[in-house]
Amino acid sequence: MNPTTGECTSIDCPTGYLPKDGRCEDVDECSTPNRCSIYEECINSPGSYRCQEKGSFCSFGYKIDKETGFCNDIDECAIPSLNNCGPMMCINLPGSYKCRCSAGYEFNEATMKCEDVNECKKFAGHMCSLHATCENTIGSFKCFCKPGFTLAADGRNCDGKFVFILEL
Ligand SMILES: [Ca+2]
Ligand SMILES: [Ca+2]
Repeated sequence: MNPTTGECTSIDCPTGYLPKDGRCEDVDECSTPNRCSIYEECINSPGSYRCQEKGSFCSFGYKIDKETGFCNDIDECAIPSLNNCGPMMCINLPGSYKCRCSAGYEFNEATMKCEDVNECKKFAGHMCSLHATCENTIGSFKCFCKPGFTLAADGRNCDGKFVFILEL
């Protein structure tokens, strides 16, 4: 308190604060140009500031949109150096990504390659009609109907040619 004016003035402000209107107010160090290196951005905080690598303000897998200030997902699939999917399908996810083999293939952890799924073996009895035999192909499989049946449009079921035949 100033005894003559009756006003309260604060003149002993801690580092990072400056007196303003009788109060200690935070100094925005970031308003000073070149406070941080060109690869860093300046983050003002009460009484201080910090320099951090550009983009690390956002969670991993996100980067800041300088226009909006929002953290946007990084599309790792669009940047080959950011994903290790190679010939596999890359699927962008919020904050992340995953690699997936094309349909008919599955990832072999041992060889680190996408390998053909033997659907006939893996899903024995479920891929083709009971009236068909299943044959594995690379990337897919084929159903071959037994004599007396024709393959249906779905390629998996067999239509009976002779509807009224009964096996006794
Ligand atoms: Ca992503
Ligand atoms: Ca196959």
